[in-house]
Amino acid sequence: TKLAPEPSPEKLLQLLQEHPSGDTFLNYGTAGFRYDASILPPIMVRVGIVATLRSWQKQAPVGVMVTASHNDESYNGVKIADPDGGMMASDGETLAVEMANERDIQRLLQKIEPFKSDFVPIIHVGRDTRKHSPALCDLVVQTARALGSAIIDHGIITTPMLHHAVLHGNREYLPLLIPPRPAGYFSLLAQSYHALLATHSSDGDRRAPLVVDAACGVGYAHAQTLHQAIQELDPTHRPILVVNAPGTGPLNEKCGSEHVQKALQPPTFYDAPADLPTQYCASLDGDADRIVFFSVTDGQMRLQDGDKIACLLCRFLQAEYQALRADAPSLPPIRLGVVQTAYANGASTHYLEQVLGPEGIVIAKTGVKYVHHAAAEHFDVGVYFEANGHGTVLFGPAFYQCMAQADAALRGKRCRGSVALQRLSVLPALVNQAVGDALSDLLLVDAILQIQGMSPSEWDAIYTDLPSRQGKVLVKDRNMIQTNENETKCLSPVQVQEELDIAMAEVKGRAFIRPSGTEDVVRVYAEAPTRTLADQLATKAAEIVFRLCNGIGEAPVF
Ligand code: G16
Repeated sequence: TKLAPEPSPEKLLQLLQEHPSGDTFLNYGTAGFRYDASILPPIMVRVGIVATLRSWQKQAPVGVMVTASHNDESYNGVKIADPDGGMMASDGETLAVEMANERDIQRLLQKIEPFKSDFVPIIHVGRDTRKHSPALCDLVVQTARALGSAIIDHGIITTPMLHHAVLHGNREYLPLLIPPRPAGYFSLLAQSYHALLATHSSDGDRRAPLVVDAACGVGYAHAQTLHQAIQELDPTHRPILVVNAPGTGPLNEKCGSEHVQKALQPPTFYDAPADLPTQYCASLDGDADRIVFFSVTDGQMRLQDGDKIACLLCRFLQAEYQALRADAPSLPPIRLGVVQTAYANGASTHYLEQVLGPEGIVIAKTGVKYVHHAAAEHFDVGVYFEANGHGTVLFGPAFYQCMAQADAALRGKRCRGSVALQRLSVLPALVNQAVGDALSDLLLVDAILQIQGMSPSEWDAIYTDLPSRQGKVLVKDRNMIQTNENETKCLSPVQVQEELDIAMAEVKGRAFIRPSGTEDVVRVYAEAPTRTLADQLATKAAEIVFRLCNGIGEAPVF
């Protein structure tokens, strides 16, 4: 729905007066403002202002997504997307924090003045299925319209669809090789998935159905629409069974990617038959920007997390690029690499070193905004994946040049290199170039497994994870904790790292702690040579945080 601007200084003033900022300092965290839903209305009004200022500043449409993604139902949140469809850059975050924390309404209104221009700001808005999302989203819309913005309201959509809409609405930011007039998100994904699979001759896909756990969230309806779009192109496509519809169980609770990856347990299937086939499953999170895969046989779960997805992608990209170069040796080298965070399992990093060489790996700070930036900066084809399943592949200018040269070199030839060229060329359309996207990643992984003739268990076996454990510690004020740049070391309180170092040496393991940017907790990660030692190290790390950082309640034991 398109909504015209309704400029009204009186309305703007009224919204600000009805929703005054409180005393708590509000921070734009790992993925936007994210708090208990009850304190969000004043933030939403201010986000309506910030998004308008950002659109004026960039003279281009921007996006606002109302969601708290993986958090439980009591939370909500809001993220702003820049005109390129990516997470808003740090200068925008500084502005957002300044505006959200300005309690004096007159001063706030004065800060708006320098941004005003003749350009009519445009804001794409979307929201998830949480019960408070419509009212919170409406506050953003009312405020932005009162300040002169036009709104493109996408209703209930996944976060990556919102980012995708912003990118595709701003053609000058669109990468090459994406059809200029895509018939929409679902057909773009379905068509490019189909085109990728068409490069591989098979006598039909007879594997078990793919089961998608939608975390009782927004991904449910959209995964089904995507499946329909695929079946329209190929009626023989194996079924994709989407389970965990909104309302059948609590959002993200005992289901969804956050639960599966953190608790290392399969989801509860709230609305599925007991005989659901579970050899090949995937879990999305509450706004469908993350995905992990898993299988359950004889009650045992095997998890393929974001690390394993990154390894599969790097292996595939490397093999295809090598096949291309074998038939077109004059092609320039491409920097293919991967960005991981401190949560990456040590075994995955070791595996990636074998595939890409050590120069192909960068470790960045937790948060899509950091890993995305690092992938674009360091590589021509940059894979990034957080272990929690948030990731994508970015294709830079040198990649597109390479594809154009390969096209000229291989035109009219039928060889393995031309197959590789077809495969690589279709990827920028299949893989969301704005942000990590569970639905796009679902199709990408599935296509690669089919092309490489790999079963989910063969994929699982490419390396064995080091036993690891993740947990949370409640503390009085998590802001007292300072870490180094990539969050692998705690700088303050100093004693925390000193004690962690001793604990790690005792079990020959690795552990770190960091304040979450999306929940009011301190996160703990530990890995060690055995499950017992990993749990022991996680318990010790949690105890250190609890004791030295004013823990609340009881320290967790793993
Ligand atoms: C967000 C970010 C992710 C991050 C996650 C957890 O995910 O987009 O990059 O890994 O939060 O962050 P933290 O450990 O700081 O709480 P989502 O899916 O919740 O938007």
